[in-house]
Amino acid sequence: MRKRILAYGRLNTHQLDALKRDFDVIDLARCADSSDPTFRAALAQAHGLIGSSVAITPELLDNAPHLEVIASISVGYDNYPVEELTRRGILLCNTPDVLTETTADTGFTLIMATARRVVELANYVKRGDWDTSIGPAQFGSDVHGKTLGMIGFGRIGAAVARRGALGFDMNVRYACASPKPALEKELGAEHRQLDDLLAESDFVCVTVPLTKETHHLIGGREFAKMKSSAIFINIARGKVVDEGALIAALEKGEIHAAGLDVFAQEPLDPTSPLPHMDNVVALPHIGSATHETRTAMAQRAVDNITLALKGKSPISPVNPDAR
Ligand code: 8YV
Repeated sequence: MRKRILAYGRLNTHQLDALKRDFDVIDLARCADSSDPTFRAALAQAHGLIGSSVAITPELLDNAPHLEVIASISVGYDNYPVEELTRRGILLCNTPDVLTETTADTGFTLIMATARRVVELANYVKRGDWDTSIGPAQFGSDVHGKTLGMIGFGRIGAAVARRGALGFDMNVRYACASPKPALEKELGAEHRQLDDLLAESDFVCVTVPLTKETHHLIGGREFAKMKSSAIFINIARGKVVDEGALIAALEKGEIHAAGLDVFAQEPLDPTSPLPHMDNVVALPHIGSATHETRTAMAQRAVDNITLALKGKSPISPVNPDAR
């Protein structure tokens, strides 16, 4: 019997055709909503899932008796109950590596855009307010030579730091569970306890995954420790930050600005004050969103699900113990 795949992510024709050669594919690319009856009916039949941006709950798994593999088109896997999947013998795969550089580009875009007030000043030109040569009211802050504090120093964190250290002569500090001697050597990075990093950094950039331990890792206490000139960047997950405390810190001038690609709730509620603040650059979670990288991520997920459903080892399993 051919195994069945429920595809609810963006796969191109070539990728869908490749899956269809080996499997029966139910393509719900336009219906990534787990409460939709079509999704639930397809889930009940599926041996494999491929997609992203849908929270897979234990309740959904109860309705997926044949499920063997989930190939997420994402590196982050906070949308999945990993222990529960392992307990049920369901393999979860993700897409590390292929998105590292693109996501780091997004991080550095936010560093530059906030420091040099790119969005705010582009809007100033667009409004026709540029009627005389600019002065201190439009000046920004330097990026080169400043101190970049990385919270999380995995693949993406290291790639942001590499841009800062090698491209902008920045001093890199990092806070993470264990020191990384190779990156210290390569980038001159120095390990710090979180509170020391917050106090020392001109730019604080968060790249940790969202877990029980990192939920609201940065809140009022942490913002109070930052310099009033500090710029806060989040390209990780919105819930790593207490968003109310971030808004308060920006309003009180406890920190200078923020560059945000991720939010506690996505899409961001348009009534949130964040995108309306001049000193905030808010993006719609574009971290990995380039044509090239999204194609590569989808391809990795196709390779993972194909290998796994054929009983082989996938390229990037999250819970290899599931088998
Ligand atoms: C995307 C991401 O938002 O990979 C991740 O973990 O956050 C982003 O690349 C996600 O893949 C949704 O498609």
